Amino acid sequence: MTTDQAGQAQPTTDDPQHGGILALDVARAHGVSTLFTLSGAHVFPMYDAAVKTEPAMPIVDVRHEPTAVFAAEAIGKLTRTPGLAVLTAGPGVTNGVSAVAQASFSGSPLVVVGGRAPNNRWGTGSLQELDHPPIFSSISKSSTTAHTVADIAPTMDEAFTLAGSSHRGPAFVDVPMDEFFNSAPAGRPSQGNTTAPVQPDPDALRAIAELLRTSERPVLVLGTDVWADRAEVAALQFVQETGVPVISNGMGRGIVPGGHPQLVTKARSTAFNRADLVIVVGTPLDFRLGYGVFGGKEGATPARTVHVADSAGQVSSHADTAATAHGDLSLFFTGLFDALTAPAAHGRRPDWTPWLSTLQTEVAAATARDTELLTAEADPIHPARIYGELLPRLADDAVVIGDGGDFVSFAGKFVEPKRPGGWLDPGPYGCLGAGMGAAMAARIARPSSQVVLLYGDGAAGMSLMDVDTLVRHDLPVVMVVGNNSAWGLEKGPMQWIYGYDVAADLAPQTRYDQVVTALGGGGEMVTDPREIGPAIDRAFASGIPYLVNVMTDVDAAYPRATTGI
Ligand SMILES: Cc1ncc(C[n+]2csc(CCOP(=O)(O)OP(=O)(O)O)c2C)c(N)n1
Ligand SMILES: [Mg+2]
Repeated sequence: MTTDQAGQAQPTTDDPQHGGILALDVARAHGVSTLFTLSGAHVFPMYDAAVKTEPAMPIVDVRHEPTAVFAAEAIGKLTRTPGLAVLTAGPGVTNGVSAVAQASFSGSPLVVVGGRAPNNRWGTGSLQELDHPPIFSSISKSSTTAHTVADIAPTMDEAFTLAGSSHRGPAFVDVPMDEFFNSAPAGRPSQGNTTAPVQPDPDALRAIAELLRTSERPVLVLGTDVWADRAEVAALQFVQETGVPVISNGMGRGIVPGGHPQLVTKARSTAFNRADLVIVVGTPLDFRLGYGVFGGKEGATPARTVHVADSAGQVSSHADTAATAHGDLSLFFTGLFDALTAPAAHGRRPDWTPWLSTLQTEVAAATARDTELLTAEADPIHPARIYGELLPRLADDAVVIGDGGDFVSFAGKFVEPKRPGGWLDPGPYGCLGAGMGAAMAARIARPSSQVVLLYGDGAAGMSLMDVDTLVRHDLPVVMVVGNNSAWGLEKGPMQWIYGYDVAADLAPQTRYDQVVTALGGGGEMVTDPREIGPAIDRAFASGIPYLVNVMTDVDAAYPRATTGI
């Protein structure tokens, strides 16, 4: 023990500390500032550490573990440093599996700490004695047990370093209960390091620059990892200096702000069908991007595809690519620009103005078509009308979260964020139920921003009880339910395949708003399209968790071009 200037006793690295303190010190060093959990004795030392160490760490205790892990995952997405969820042994841990899988699919930095039955009883059948790490091995970057109290700090340090280094993702650590309560010297404090940026291969950059220089109709796709890798400034600069048309997905949305003349997401099919080169950066060549095949319809020559990822393991192995690169994505964009404009490349800057104008004409036509839906007077309400009312009320720094089926697909079509890092969707794992945790995280990470959670009514049922957590922790968010009284995104396809549907209807016009009111928030039901806007205004003004429950037309299904299969 030493004393600080105020004469307070400060632990030295030689003073024994209990396992919770050792674990939380490492988490803090890696930037964690909130702990999400649901109580269980196996993990009490983490709570004791959060309460007793200076400064105390806020504990957000939820009503169902998935919400805790979805919240921690969303902290990772929003802040780009790993979020922390602490789950009690056995069922607490297994309740977190879907959210960890989502983090793995989305490349979200996340550390989950699990309790674990004590070593001194292992094999004898103590409560919740389950060997967790094998369960997470296929959905995490690392999944391991800190077998002794002395292992806790180094194991946590490695988990955070892995989770926060590209390609980011979840890491799981469990700690036997007796060792969690046990004490050990802290050892060397964690520096909170992540791995050093990797320079993309200059030959690969030159090859991509040559493809781009000779392309007449290129399209650049910006995905989640451009944001996660903090490459949004370099990406926008590249876009502006080259004039290349852009389409974005996931957390890549907003890097090129909504309304920017080069953002052609609304002309997506023309752009992909007619492009001669598609450069995809920071997102997998999965079902959302036609598995990396662009154009080639009716005998036309398909576009050449370039895939660029934050790390070698993310580069597509299934697609037929003309070139690939991997490494730090800011270095990729600056390096590609240098290669494109180098004297050896004849200094000729390509002119894609005619191609861009074609796409801009399409964007204008699509925008005009959208306006009809956004202002629809239909009764029952067309879900698009909700976005017609919401969009003009959104501030540039709003965080918009989608959790649902068709209702959220409409959001993806209509909401074009003005800034990056303000759009959270389920990503390629497509897990319903993630929205409430994400809304909690957004409220915490962006205290002065609007936070809007767009819920399908089916999805709302998966997490709405955690409004209780929003209320207890004073986390006001605006929830808008597109209530078509159905699992709409399944009802339509089942009708299409079988001519009938089953297991797709929900109770008609359920008062989800009254659920929120009962839990201490506010809400109202809306059946008249003209009442949507005023209800959203009241929700924003309320300063409490508030749910606007809009009855929508179940027959207004999202016009889907892909099935994801
Ligand atoms: C955890 C989970 N369970 C089931 C599904 C399958 N699923 C995808 S969309 C959907 C319907 C969603 O209904 P709702 O939230 O009401 O939105 P809507 O399509 O009606 O707008 C379902 C059940 C899923 N993606 N995730
Ligand atoms: Mg629904």
